[in-house]
Amino acid sequence: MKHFMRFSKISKAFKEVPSQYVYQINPIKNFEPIKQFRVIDLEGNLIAKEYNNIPKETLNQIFDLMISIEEMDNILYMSQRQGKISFYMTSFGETATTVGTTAALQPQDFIFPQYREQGSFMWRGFTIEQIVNQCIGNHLDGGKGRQMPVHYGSKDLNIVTVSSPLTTQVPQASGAGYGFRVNGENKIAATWFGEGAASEGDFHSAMNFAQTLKCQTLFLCRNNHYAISTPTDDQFRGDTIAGKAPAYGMRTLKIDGNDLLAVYNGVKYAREEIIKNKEPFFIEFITYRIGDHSTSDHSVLYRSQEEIDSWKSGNNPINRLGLFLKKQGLRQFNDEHDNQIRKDVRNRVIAALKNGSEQQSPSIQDLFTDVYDEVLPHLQDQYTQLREHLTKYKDQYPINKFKGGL
Ligand SMILES: Cc1ncc(C[n+]2csc(CCOP(=O)(O)OP(=O)(O)O)c2C)c(N)n1
Repeated sequence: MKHFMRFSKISKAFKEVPSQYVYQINPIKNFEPIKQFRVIDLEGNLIAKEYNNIPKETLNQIFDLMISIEEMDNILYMSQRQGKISFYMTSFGETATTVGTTAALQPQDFIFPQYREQGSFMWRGFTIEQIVNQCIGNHLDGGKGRQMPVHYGSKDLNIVTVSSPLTTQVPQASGAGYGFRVNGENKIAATWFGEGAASEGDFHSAMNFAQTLKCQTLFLCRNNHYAISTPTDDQFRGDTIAGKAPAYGMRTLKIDGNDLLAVYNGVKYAREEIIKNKEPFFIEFITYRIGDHSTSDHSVLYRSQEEIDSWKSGNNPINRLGLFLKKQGLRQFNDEHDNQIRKDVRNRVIAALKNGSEQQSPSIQDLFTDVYDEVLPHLQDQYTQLREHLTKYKDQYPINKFKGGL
């Protein structure tokens, strides 16, 4: 009898929404692709006039830094070939997505970088000397020589240290953004990552956490077309990386990443929305990695020189911003001035390499004392053993090379 009742009537509490159903099998594969937000065209012409709002001084500061980084990257890349540093990663073609984004943030915002964001570090004041000392790994390196080159970090500048394992920084940024929201802070966590890194599970967990927990987190994907030798066609399908974000319920923008004005305005807008709505925001920048992945790569083995050259001369963020500044009369273009900037950077990098290579290596003692708050017994034992060994065989080791000796 009880069983029969079950089929007799439907509870009135259940309200059906008819529009949620269809009566035909109709699978969905693609949504309408998200269009790229753009302010200036390839020739630097202003298209979206209402976004021409960046102060002239800021634009010139941004441009100066973009050309400085290009020069610094050139020399540090070559210095690896000369054996002065062991490894390097350039950011040719991508400086709008680092300098332009960071210029639109507030200094109190936390940055969780991948590894190609020297522009973010330098906009906040990280110096050429700090970059070079980190790449050499001498005692002036804030990381005490424990990481490979380009793994910068700065507590003073609110920039979390670069990590080698891809995408680990992304869920960390969700966590930090959660903390900022819970504590009612006017602060966001901004994290950069490549389209390759977005294939890691950590990316998807981070997105889901951020939206469900309403984290004050800004996701900044640099889609530069390659993850080492893997082109985007082999990396993902669907509407690039931005197409995935609305599926997490996240507000999303896709931006022409070589258009400095679009990058700056998009990030400024996103930051304001994050603070106002107390929820995350996603931005994908479409850009191109003009340089090799790193000094351990030779990219013409998997892409043509013509392809590289077409981005280098055609859709290049420095060229486009330069043309815009010229057409708007916002910068006095004379070769002497720009050459002087490049020359000064070159001299500074060369001097920093010379000075950095003459510095002592980080302290041996720090290997044991600067691990935990207190020196744990097993580390004390290891330090004692090492000291005994080095004292016994002191002629065999260049102990004076290390800060503080034994
Ligand atoms: C977990 C993990 N897997 C693989 C690597 C090796 N690896 C280093 S960089 C890289 C490519 C990442 O490409 P992308 O995220 O698109 O950034 P891009 O280098 O293009 O800026 C890979 C596969 C790694 N460091 N960590």
